[in-house]
Amino acid sequence: MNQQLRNNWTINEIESIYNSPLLELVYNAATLHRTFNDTAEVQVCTLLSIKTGGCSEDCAYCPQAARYNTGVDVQALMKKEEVLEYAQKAKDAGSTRFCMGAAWREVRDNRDFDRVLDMVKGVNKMGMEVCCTLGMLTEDQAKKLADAGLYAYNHNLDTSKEHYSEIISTRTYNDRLETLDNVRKAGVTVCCGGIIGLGETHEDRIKMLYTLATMPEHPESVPINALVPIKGTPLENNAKVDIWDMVRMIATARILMPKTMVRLSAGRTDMSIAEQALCFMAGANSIFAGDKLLTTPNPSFDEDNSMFQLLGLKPRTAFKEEKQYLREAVEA
Ligand code: SAM
Ligand code: DTB
Ligand code: SF4
Repeated sequence: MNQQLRNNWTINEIESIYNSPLLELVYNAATLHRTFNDTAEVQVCTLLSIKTGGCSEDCAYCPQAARYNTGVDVQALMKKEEVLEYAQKAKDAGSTRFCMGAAWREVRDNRDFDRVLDMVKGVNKMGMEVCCTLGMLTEDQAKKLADAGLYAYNHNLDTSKEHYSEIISTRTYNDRLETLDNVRKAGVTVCCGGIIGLGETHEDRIKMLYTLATMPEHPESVPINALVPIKGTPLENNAKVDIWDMVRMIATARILMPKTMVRLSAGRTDMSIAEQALCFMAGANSIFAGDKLLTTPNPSFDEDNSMFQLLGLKPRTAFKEEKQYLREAVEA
């Protein structure tokens, strides 16, 4: 198999993939998924909110923005030991990636950042892939995280450039792209996706996928979140995301970026196993596990284990790409 990854997709091409008949779309995505990946494997990631709420930003979907009354309790940065305990529990439950989230606009060079660097070192030593999502980063901060052993950095585009200003006014789309660039330059893998259900059009979704799939290198992981509507935020009354829209997004992402981990992210508590199975069929190969995302509920490890058994799925091992690379190097 010698299929090339493409970075020169056009909007028209993406539009025609996204709008193709649903079963045709799923079949094409599933076929490509099978050629590029082990379809039985699903990456299991656990999230922990290490600093919660009280955020200065105005992201219209977010339970942690200080300006909305969402009932989320503000919590200062957790202690390293406590975080490592959570990471160990996640590892014991079968997670191979541990993602620490902070309700920050950006990282500042202070003692809190030093503590996060220590957490990254600690989780990395435990043999898990460490991911952080801490807001905007400079190149220097990204390098410090890389040196501490950070494997991935999550920073979402959330939506299209055009729709972005309807959702967030306190920082720009270009700010986001710059952070992603800094992450790349530091040699950390990129986790970048978005949310559907923000009131965007199909065109906005297509444009967001275009931005992701035409990056010089595809993000190594692309989380597709369904909006979890939060009481107190401007989007509290948004309609529930249609499962067919979720499937369409996942399948299109899989076709555009065949080797990327496409993560079926927020919104799984509202989905049946049959609906999630369709998402895996369409090319999703990663989930967040554990009964909490950052502040909202998620299916429990037990529920997901029985879903994996039922569907014949198995958790992907940690650092798989590196192991393959090492094996190829030895065989060469
Ligand atoms: N503060 C950092 C930032 O904004 O980059 C990191 C944490 S932030 C909560 C991470 C991502 O969570 C957001 O970019 C957004 O895509 C997702 N998210 C937040 N609230 C959500 C919600 N109610 N529904 C779905 N996804 C959500
Ligand atoms: C991502 O794309 N989704 C996760 C993770 N990256 C950080 C966050 C989902 C948050 C859902 C709302 C909450 O639990 O607060
Ligand atoms: Fe703050 Fe991140 Fe929530 Fe925006 S998404 S309000 S930056 S925590």
